[in-house]
Amino acid sequence: MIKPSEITSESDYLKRRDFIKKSAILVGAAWSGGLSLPASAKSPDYANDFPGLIKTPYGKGEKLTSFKDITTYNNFYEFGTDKKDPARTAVNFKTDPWSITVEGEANKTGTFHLEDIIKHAQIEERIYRFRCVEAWSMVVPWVGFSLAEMLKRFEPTSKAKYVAFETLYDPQQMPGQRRRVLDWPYRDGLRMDEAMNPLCFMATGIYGQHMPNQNGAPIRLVVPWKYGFKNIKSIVKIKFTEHQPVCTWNVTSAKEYGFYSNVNPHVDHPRWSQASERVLGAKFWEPKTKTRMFNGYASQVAHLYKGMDLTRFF
Ligand SMILES: Nc1nc2c(c(=O)[nH]1)N[C@H]1C(S)=C(S)[C@@H](COP(=O)(O)O)O[C@H]1N2
Ligand SMILES: [Mo]
Repeated sequence: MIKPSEITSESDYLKRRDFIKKSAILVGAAWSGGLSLPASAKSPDYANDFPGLIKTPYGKGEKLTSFKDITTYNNFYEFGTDKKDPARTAVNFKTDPWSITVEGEANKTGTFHLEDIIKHAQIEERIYRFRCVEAWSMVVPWVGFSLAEMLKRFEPTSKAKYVAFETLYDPQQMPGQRRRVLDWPYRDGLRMDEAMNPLCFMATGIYGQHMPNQNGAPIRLVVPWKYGFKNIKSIVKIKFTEHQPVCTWNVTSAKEYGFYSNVNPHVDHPRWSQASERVLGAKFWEPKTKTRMFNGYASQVAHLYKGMDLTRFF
């Protein structure tokens, strides 16, 4: 719980966010100009945009993927289909102010300012392995808060069996949406018990910094045991539903992308193997890494799929 004294007013928060953005630019300039950084900064990429950030034991000892690799090799089709596109075309994406509309089977629905959602949350750093369906992976120090803790505050009703998420639709700002590459807006969803699993995370940053635009600013989902595409970016809508929601990749190609999309080395993608992965930043001569069941999180999530045939419910 956050003490009332620690809760800043919305305008203070906005001012601070603006200040942090400006000082981040200054630090960046100083660094590229060759000036020395304080000795306490382990990596020049590590920032302190989130005062009071709680460091958790998640992913302790994992070798982090570099900030550069995480922010220049992206999938964010709203900003282009090439991995290099989003870093370039999302620079001016406006993510402040931002609000999220909550709909459907819940008592507390409506449109909420992101600041109001964040100020009730316990902001943590969690290091999670992240694996794309395209068989590459990375290890990311995410900043954010528990999805379950947030969803509970909207008081979902007993009819809420699923929760659906939607990305912003704004072709003015998102050049990729001017073409029908996907059925916009990007959508995805989880079964309620999956969403309430403590591993699910609403991420607002990486490396102690506010979320870079190309990684899904200002807020995106992280479900570490599922393939990357379930980790929907730049969320503007959350809807509690009785029936399984429509998911973008599933409607694009149901044979290739199922609703569950749990990382599973035993179930191949129809066009390639899922048994191993290339860790971003690894040298080309280094062997691929074996993919683990549920991306290594089986002890925490396997029970959710007990009795289900995972070759059918992939
Ligand atoms: N809105 C939206 N969310 C998205 C995507 C996208 O194209 N649009 N791509 C997904 C895919 S396929 C992956 S692998 C991850 C990539 O996240 P990253 O760029 O932060 O590594 O975002 C997912 N979320
Ligand atoms: Mo992906």
